[in-house]
Amino acid sequence: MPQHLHGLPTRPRVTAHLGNGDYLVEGVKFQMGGWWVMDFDITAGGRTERVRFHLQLKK
Ligand SMILES: [Cu+2]
Repeated sequence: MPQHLHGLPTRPRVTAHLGNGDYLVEGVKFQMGGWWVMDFDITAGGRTERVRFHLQLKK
């Protein structure tokens, strides 16, 4: 949470490859509503790129 300078209380991780480029991420647990930024670092073919999602969770 950029406004609170803290992250999740959990450590999410990819737990399954579902096929067609889809992956299951488990362990995402938001402890409060508000503005969250989620970064996903994706490594393939020796390169790593980051995709960033901005979420606004209602309380
Ligand atoms: Cu917070």
